[in-house]
Amino acid sequence: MVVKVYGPVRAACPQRVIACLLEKWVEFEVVHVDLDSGEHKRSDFLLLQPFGQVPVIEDGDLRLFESRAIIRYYAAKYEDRGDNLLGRSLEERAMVDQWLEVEAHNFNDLVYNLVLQLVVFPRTGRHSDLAIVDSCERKLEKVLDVYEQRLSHSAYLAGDAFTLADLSHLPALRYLMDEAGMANLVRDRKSVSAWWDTISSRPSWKKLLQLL
Ligand SMILES: N[C@@H](CCC(=O)N[C@@H](CS)C(=O)NCC(=O)O)C(=O)O
Repeated sequence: MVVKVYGPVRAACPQRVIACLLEKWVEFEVVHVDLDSGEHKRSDFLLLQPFGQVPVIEDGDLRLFESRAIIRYYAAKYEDRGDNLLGRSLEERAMVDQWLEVEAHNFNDLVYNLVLQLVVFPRTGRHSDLAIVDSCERKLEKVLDVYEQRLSHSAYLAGDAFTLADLSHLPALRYLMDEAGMANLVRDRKSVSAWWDTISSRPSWKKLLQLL
């Protein structure tokens, strides 16, 4: 059974899911949803995702939205296929969950707003608000300082192995560095920079980049 992933491959949240499917060698097909024309707000798509956002997956009878719920599902379903991405002990799993929560609640919104202001608005003819850019950048610097401290004595966020906590950061970090022109936020921090080089060298991530 081929998993259907609804969403444009270029959007960060579907990329989180696709990166996980590639890690676990799960066969999938992407069903393109055109965000620019508002396809995700139409009534037929709202039947799949009532909040009008991507991604959604369909896997047999299972339909699921929320990218982090989806990656948790596949990491558990295929726990022993490829690398274990969840942590093996209760304590390791708690640590993975902790950093997944940090990604979702401390990191993601700041990058999302920076990308909106610096990439999406210029592309769609809207003006960027430089006060928002400045405020998000300052807040993100502080968040990444915490990451730097953590990664200066831990190879990965949740410990000594690559997990969902790292994977979940890949799409937004790529946007920040390659599209929003803010690679310095990563490169100015030695351990964060080394971590990015390691996690973005995963074969799964390289395969995803080929889909872009
Ligand atoms: N918490 C949701 C967020 C989904 C989300 O924000 N998706 C974006 C693309 S990365 C989207 O659909 N944006 C269009 C919109 O919100 O109207 C998830 O992780 O799946």
